[in-house]
Amino acid sequence: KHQFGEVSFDRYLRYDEINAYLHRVVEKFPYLARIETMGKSYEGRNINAVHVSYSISALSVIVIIGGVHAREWASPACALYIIHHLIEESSEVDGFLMRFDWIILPLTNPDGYEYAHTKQPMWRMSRSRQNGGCYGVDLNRNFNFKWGRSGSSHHPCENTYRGETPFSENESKIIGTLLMSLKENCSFFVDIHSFGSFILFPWAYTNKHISRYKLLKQIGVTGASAIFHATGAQFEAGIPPDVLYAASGGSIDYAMGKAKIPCAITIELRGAGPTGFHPPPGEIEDIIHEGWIGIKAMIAKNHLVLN
Ligand code: ING
Ligand code: ZN
Repeated sequence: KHQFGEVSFDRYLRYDEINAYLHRVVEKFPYLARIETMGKSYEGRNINAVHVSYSISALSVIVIIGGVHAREWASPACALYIIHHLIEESSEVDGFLMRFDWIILPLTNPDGYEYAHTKQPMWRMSRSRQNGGCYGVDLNRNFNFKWGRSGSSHHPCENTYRGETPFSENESKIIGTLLMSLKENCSFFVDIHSFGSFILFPWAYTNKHISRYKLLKQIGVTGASAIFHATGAQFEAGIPPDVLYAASGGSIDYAMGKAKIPCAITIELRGAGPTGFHPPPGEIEDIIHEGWIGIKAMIAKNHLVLN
């Protein structure tokens, strides 16, 4: 089997295995990385991030999160792939990327992820108990910016349920708190989802174009071209209402609208397999590699347009 340092991508790791890897890797490279436990999920699981720091004078922080939606199994894998490269393959990392600090949180929704692995593979939401006897909130509809507008449901039993109140869920609140603690010290936020081969940027809640639309589109197109040149896969860059559907209360709108982070992107990785959400193990590596290619290219482009 194909081993990548302390981790492998020939199958989907479970919650415990993901945390075990994070602990192994920071133990092996204590001068490069540390674990930051951001809080607990509804069912009491730790939500861990890895903070990677190559130097004492970083340009800014790049935040990457994965596993917001339970069934999107390639997403945490892609975040782990990035952690692996930044820490275990640091001699191969472009010097430019080493000028940033990185906060990578691979599994935002551990309760949902474990539920999808053991009970219902198509589960999307968190696992908190709701009115009407239903479970879970769509964490990407629960952020406190333009919450409750188009593309989110107020029915506790629907798949895009926005929650009773903004940040009713600890899992989304943790991400919000992190972004608000960084504000302009964070230059780039990525929320990894799957699937559909899209690069999405704000606004998601409205089809009105944000003032920085042209720059964000350039950054997205740069990511899509980098992927196309590397692997031939075709990604489309745009705002969710134009290329997919409108959706309010999402992480990228919060990152730019509330936390004032200059660039926030959702990458929808390529799908595969019967559902799209659970690519066959043999395809994981190609799919997450593709994502990392696009993310790296967008970070470089974002730096150019900011400076
Ligand atoms: N897609 C995203 C969703 O939450 C999205 C699309 C991206 C919406 C960014 C809002 C903001 O519906 C998936 N696959 O989850
Ligand atoms: Zn998703």
